[in-house]
Amino acid sequence: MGRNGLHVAVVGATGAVGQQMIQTLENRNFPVETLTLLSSERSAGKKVVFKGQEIEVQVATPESFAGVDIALFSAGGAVSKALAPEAVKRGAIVVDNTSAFRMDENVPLVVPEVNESDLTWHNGIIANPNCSTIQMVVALEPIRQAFGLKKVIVSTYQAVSGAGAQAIEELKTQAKAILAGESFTPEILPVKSDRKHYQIAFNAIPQIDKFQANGFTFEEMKMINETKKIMHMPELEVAATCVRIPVITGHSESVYIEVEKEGISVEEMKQLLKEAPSVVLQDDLAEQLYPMPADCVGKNDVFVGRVRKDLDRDNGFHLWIVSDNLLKGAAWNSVQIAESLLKLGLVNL
Ligand code: L14
Repeated sequence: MGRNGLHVAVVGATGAVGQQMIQTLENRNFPVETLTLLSSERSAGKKVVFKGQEIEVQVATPESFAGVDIALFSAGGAVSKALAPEAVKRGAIVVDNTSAFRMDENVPLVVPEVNESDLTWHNGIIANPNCSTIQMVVALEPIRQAFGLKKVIVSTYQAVSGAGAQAIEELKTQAKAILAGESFTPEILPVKSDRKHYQIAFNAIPQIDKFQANGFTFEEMKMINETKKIMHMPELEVAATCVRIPVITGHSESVYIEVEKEGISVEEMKQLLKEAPSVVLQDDLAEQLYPMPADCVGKNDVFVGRVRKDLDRDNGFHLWIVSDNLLKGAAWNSVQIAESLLKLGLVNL
């Protein structure tokens, strides 16, 4: 069509993830001709710089999506439910970073390293998985392909930025208050809309999102259900415990897996991970080398270390997986999906 690029919209442009989406579009030099920045009424009017130009954030309405080719949503599930279908009606492809549509049978849930080909059957909306799920499946998919996968048990150590800008602020002000011997009132974490709020500074909270009737939290159920959907393995045994820790950015995960094949050595497992796409193996005990969230901030890769063979089960392995939850866990995976759409000819320049 002879255009210089696409019309891209970011919904939730002033949020923790939205800001990273705009930065990632710029860093990747994604072919953007027009960038429309949208938000709630509260943040409208703010100005954001993209490629050296100031863009004013507008209130998101159905009409905002006229002429938009790709809309990246990260403004909460309610906004996605209300406006994603409106964007699709107007011809946009939506990449949605909320949990609103992830388990919808008509919506592909995509991590390009794992199931890029699921993009071909989208009906306008593509779901970006939960941050903790994404970094885990990037490391597990090559293992599944090479050795088969039977069981996954994961415990997470999640950063506060996953819960948004207000949670980051709460951690900082609480830490200052505690060090100054001042009193404070928790208001955001673990879940803003839940009844009770707890201290996050110098603490660990075993609740991310609300509890379900089965005793698991919604975050844990997201990890369980999304992993099976992305990997096309409804039969995979998965259990998760999700914990919030006082880290600003970078989720960590202790993952126990059982593979199909017997007799796999730890060296074979490490060699496989070393060659896996988007995985960086950081595992050298003599050098005390292992991934940590502070080192992964600002990076798109998934870092894996502490690879061990289980002492009791020949097909059991333990891994430590760390990634920037705002990048591979959210903004980068969304932009990567947009890049895949272009590469596959699913959106026309
Ligand atoms: O499902 O509070 O995309 O850290 C992931 C981060 C839900 C909130 C999702 C958090 C979000 C979660």
